[in-house]
Amino acid sequence: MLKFYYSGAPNPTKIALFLEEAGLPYEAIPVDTRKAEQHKPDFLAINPNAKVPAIVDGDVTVFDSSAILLYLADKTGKFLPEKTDKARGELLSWMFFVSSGVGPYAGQAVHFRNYAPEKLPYAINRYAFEAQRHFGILDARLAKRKYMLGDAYTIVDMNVWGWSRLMPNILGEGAWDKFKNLKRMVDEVSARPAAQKAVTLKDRHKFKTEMDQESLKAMFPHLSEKVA
Ligand SMILES: N[C@@H](CCC(=O)N[C@@H](CS)C(=O)NCC(=O)O)C(=O)O
Repeated sequence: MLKFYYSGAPNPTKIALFLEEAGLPYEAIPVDTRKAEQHKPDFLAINPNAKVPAIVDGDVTVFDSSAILLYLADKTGKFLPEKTDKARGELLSWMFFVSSGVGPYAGQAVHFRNYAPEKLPYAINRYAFEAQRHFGILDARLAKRKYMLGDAYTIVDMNVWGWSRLMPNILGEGAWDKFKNLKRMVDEVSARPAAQKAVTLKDRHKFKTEMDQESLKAMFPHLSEKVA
């Protein structure tokens, strides 16, 4: 059975959504990043980048959420757009846009606002600005079509949903007022039974909730290592 290495964080939750939507049987294996489990040798052999999600499907190992979504969609033939070069180009562009833009900038916006030991206005504003800019691009796209690629719900919508559903944590309460089209799509996906199962998957395992010294060391190792 497909092994799904996960936590309740945004990137693994996108994969849980796909697995539930596709009805693929899977074994959910918790990786408690607050207990440094992402740095254990067994997990590093699966994802040398020490982050979730990752999957092992027979002799195939895939890490990074967009790569996993593409792999699972290709494998099952589900949640893909029509088979044309034009649609494939759009699919890849928006998948990589989420991977390289939406996810990292939203993550850093949360980091500098909530976790950085010093509240640096420059860093807070830079990442909030870029996160807001990226969400604005998604919102404009969804003003003209039901889903990111048109009329069909695809892995791009799952990828977008993963981070966007946490909008108040990223840009604060009230931020949704600026992205009404994106909110429409996110709310629609969140209401799907598969999304509810994906979001509550983490309740099957007891993940650590405190952010103590062990967690800080595991997740923010730069705190104890000066590089520049
Ligand atoms: N590019 C990766 C990013 C994965 C990622 O940042 N995962 C976070 C959870 S959302 C994580 O494992 N954090 C633990 C850590 O950084 O130690 C993806 O899209 O899967």
